[in-house]
Amino acid sequence: MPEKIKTACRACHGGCGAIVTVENEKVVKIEPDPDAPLSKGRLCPKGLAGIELLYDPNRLKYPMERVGERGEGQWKRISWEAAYDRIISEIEWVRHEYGIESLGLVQGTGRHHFNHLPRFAHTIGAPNWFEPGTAQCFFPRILNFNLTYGRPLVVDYYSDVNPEMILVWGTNPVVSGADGEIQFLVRDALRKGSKLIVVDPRRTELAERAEAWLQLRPGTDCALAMGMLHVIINEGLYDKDFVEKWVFGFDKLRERVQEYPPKKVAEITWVKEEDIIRAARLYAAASSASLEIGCAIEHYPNSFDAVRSILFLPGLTGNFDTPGGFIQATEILPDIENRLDYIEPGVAEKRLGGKKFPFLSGTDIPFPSAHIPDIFEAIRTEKPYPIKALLLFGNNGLLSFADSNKTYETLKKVDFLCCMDLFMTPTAELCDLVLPAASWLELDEVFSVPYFANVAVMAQKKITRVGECKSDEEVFFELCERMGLDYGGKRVQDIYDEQLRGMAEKFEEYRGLDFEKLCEMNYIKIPPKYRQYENGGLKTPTGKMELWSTVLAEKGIDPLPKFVEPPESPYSTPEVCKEYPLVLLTGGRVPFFFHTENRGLPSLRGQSKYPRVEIHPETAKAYGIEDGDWVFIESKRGRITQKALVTDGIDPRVINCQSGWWYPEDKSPEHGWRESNANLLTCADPPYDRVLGTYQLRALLCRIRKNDDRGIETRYEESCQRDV
Ligand SMILES: Nc1nc2c(c(=O)[nH]1)N[C@H]1C(S)=C(S)[C@@H](COP(=O)(O)OP(=O)(O)OC[C@H]3O[C@@H](n4cnc5c(=O)[nH]c(N)nc54)[C@H](O)[C@@H]3O)O[C@H]1N2
Ligand SMILES: Nc1nc2c(c(=O)[nH]1)N[C@H]1C(S)=C(S)[C@@H](COP(=O)(O)OP(=O)(O)OC[C@H]3O[C@@H](n4cnc5c(=O)[nH]c(N)nc54)[C@H](O)[C@@H]3O)O[C@H]1N2
Ligand code: SF4
Ligand SMILES: [Mo]
Repeated sequence: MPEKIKTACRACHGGCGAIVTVENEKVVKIEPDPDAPLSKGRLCPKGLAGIELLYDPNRLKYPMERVGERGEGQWKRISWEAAYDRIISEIEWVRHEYGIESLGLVQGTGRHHFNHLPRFAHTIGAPNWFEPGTAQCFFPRILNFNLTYGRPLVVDYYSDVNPEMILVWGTNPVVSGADGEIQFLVRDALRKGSKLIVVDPRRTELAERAEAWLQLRPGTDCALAMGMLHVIINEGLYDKDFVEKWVFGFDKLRERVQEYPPKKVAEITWVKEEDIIRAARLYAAASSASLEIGCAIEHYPNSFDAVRSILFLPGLTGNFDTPGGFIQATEILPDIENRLDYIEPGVAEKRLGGKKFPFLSGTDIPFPSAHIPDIFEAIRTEKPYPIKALLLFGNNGLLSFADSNKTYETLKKVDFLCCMDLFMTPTAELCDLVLPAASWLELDEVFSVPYFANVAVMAQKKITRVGECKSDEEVFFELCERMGLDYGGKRVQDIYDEQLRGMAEKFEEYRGLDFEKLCEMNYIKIPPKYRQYENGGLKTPTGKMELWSTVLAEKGIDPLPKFVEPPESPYSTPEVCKEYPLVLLTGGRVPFFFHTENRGLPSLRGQSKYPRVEIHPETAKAYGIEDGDWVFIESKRGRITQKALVTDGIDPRVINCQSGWWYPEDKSPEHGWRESNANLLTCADPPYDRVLGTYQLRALLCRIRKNDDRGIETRYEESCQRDV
């Protein structure tokens, strides 16, 4: 008899409800669950491809140890016992020879094991964990939310009041989500009549539908936001009552925005003065307005201030914690404890980046991670101390860190490299040991999204297992067990029970809830609350919305936002611009891929076979390029090739290439990572963001020319014929 099981899809950061049919121990069907709190009966193509991912013949199924030279592609299968013995002996070697700070632990973007990796690192005493997002993704938002409003905020898609206006800034939520699951709620809101202001250098689907589309020069978001604030403040369009009672530092911001009159901002941003004024007035006039803000503005060294200035807009216009506005998601499920206190005294101070970027890597913040360029520098120069081993869990870093040539040289220098992944990626190929990871249908987790949606708590269930794969959490747990350390309880599920007990402490109605019971309930939905601040103030030091941040001021950091020109741009490096005259974007999510994933899954790859570079028709003509031609894209750091998509939805001075491309159909151990990978063009060198140390993944300079070689297409087409 087929069995139907409800679970949570995690093929991206996750949160859509899926009904999975199992027959004779095989998963045979994945359907959307109409009862799911966020997705309400929808799944995207990545979720629907779950079976393909699960049973892909190229999945890693066993631990594998390198036998030939590094990167030569020679592997032998080993047992988990042998893999654990090797990892533990390498950890102990580092600990005794160099100190545990010489071990680096790496993960990718917020997957199910996001909080587990720091917990594991700290349990074994290691201060240096990191991931390619953090300073480049999400941390600028989280830190600024906390500094300004005391809590992360989300768009209110949950009340009877539909947001009248949504300001979509540096994100494309109908594709990316913000994290996948929100895409359906955005569409529902639009269907119910929400209007849009879109700030994006590209004419996206949402820009097409917008009341106002501000096509700014990449990397100038802070200037644009300050220009809009100039209009809102000088024309008195802000919520005077809210400002008087609940805003701190208004006069100081009023003074700062005088440096950003719309005329000057228009010159910086390439957006017309009248469009800046009109957008600011439109936003302020809406009866309910909110903000979708994404990672594009976190990909250059003005990230902190760009986010900061944009976040002021909903609050100042009276939309903080109001129905249809920008609301505090109900915090319900406590995070897994990251055990910072397990690090030995004196060792936490050694976390790389801590002195320069205390808000990223310091010792008195709740969720510190190491600064990536400092880690790479330590690997290359052994200064201030060496990093000798890296353990990677879900990170194809050769493609996701800035400046892949540098990443490659750096990874090659590490004495011991171990990677846990679903596939033998180009990064895994550089390792000494590779561990097979469980996919989303193969592991248990409690899922909750307090940062992007009003909370839903969901049970993700282990439905089956392929080969000898394990979840990352199980590996952390079992490694600790073998090292005589307690990861928390007798099995991984004990940690989820602990989290759920923490939830019951705050919310009576969940007393007695454990993972097993949550699995029976499937979902817990939390209704939104409004104007929570009226009861005791905001959770900032002044109890108010802080435009002038008291926390920053205390650390001697400028408490107000300031625009800084991207370090490589037509204006900051005109000499580079002579040789590399175009502004380069690398990013812009596509529906079928999650970062570097899914290029080997036939149904998804079939819908987006090649990386596309968007070029304006005038620019294409000037360079003799036609739609569908392959194009070389070069920066000061490297060269890649992608296929031209000629469109007038982009400024003639800007091009947008896709990131995350490698070619699983190339069976050599490089798997084509040097061919189309956008990070061969990006920059990991200083200057960095003043607060969070962000490096430059976008808004760089490049040049293009036609590439007559269509070998990438031929190779892919031949591989499809072989696989039929
Ligand atoms: N399908 C899919 N979904 C994903 C992901 C994925 O890889 N695939 N990744 C997940 C992750 S980790 C993240 S961080 C999010 C990211 O998702 P988003 O935050 O939506 O980020 P992007 O799609 O990279 O870029 C969004 C938009 O910003 C625009 N943009 C580029 N540069 C600038 C700029 O300088 N200023 C402004 N204002 N806009 C700019 C781009 O043109 C693009 O349309 O998506 C998550 N969801
Ligand atoms: N140029 C440029 N660079 C970027 C970006 C950009 O827009 N442009 N975006 C940046 C952003 S916002 C982010 S968040 C990062 C993302 O960077 P990462 O999250 O590191 O993304 P990937 O490099 O795709 O690495 C993820 C790997 O994890 C594997 N995997 C998937 N699920 C699991 C699992 O459960 N366990 C384990 N062990 N492995 C798993 C996948 O197969 C894949 O190989 O990239 C950043 N880099
Ligand atoms: S948006 Fe994310 S969680 Fe939802 S179906 Fe797609 S991959 Fe799964
Ligand atoms: Mo991200």
